[in-house]
Amino acid sequence: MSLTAFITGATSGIGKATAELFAKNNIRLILCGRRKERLEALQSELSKLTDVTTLQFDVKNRKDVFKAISSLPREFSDIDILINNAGNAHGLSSIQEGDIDDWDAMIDINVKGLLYVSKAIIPKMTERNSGFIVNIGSVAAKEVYLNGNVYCASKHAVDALNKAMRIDLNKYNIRVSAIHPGAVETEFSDVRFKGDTEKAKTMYTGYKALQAEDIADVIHFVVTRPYHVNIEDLIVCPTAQASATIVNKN
Ligand code: NDP
Ligand code: 8X3
Repeated sequence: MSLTAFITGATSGIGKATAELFAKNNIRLILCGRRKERLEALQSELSKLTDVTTLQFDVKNRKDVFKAISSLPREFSDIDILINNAGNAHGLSSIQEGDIDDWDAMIDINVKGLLYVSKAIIPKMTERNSGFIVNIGSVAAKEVYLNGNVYCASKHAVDALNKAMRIDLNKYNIRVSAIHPGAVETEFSDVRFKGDTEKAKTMYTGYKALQAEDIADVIHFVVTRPYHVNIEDLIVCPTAQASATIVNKN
C-alpha cells in the first residue's frame, strides 16, 4: 500500500518540489497552503501520477488548522508522513528596528503553526504506533546572524521542537527528523524582502544556490530509509556556503 504524506507550504519552493517528487514515487498527497489557485493547479498536475487532495488554510489560524485537518476524507486520514515545511522570514532588521508585525508573523507561522499542525496530526500516529515527521529548520536554527534575530529564534525553536518530538514520541515508534537548508532559491527572499525582487535576487547571485529540488531529494531520501533507520538532523548547504553568512561569491 502506498504511503500518504501531508505537506505544508506545498504551493511554492521546497514544499512544491517535494510534492512533485513524492508524486513521481507514488506517494499519496495532502497538499496545504493559503493560495487556492496554486493548490488546484498542483492537484490537477499531480493527480496524473498519484491520489491528491488539498487543504487551504493559514497555519497561524488555530481553528482553521484543526477544522481543515478534521475534514480530510477517510481515505486520506491515515497520514504516514508529515512534512512541516510552511514558513518564511519576514524582514531582516536589527532587534532595535524590527517590525513587531514581522516578529508576530514568524513566531505565529514558523513555530505556532508547526505546533498546531503537528498537534492535529500526531494523535492518529500515536494510535497507530507509526508515523514520520520531518521538520524543515534552517541554518538559522543552528546559527544566529546579524539582523536575523527573530527568524533565527523561530528556527531555533523548530530545532528544539524537533528534538522534543523525537523524545516524546519515541515510545510510539514515530520517526522525527529535521532538515536544515542553507540558501535555497525559492520565493523565500521575495517574502523576506516584501516583494523587492531585485534585492531578493542578489541573495542567489554570484554562486550556485541550492534549488528546491535539491532539498526535496534529501527529504525523499530521509523518508525512504528502512523503518529502523532515522536520520535525526541534517544541515544541507550549497557548496559555496560555509556558514549562514560565509558564501564564496565570484
Ligand atoms: P517559499 O516562500 O517558496 O515557500 C513557503 C511556503 O510556505 C509556501 O508554500 C507558502 O504557501 C507557505 N506558507 C507561508 N506562510 C504560510 C501560512 N501562514 N499558512 C500556510 N502556509 C504558509 O519558501 P521555501 O520553500 O524556501 O521555504 C520552505 C521552508 O524552508 C520554510 O520553513 C523556510 O523557513 C525554510 N527554509 C528556506 C530556506 C531558503 O533559503 N529558501 C533555507 C532554510 C530554510 P502560501 O503562501 O500559499 O500559504
Ligand atoms: C533561510 C536561510 O540563511 O536566510 O532559512 O536564514 S537564511
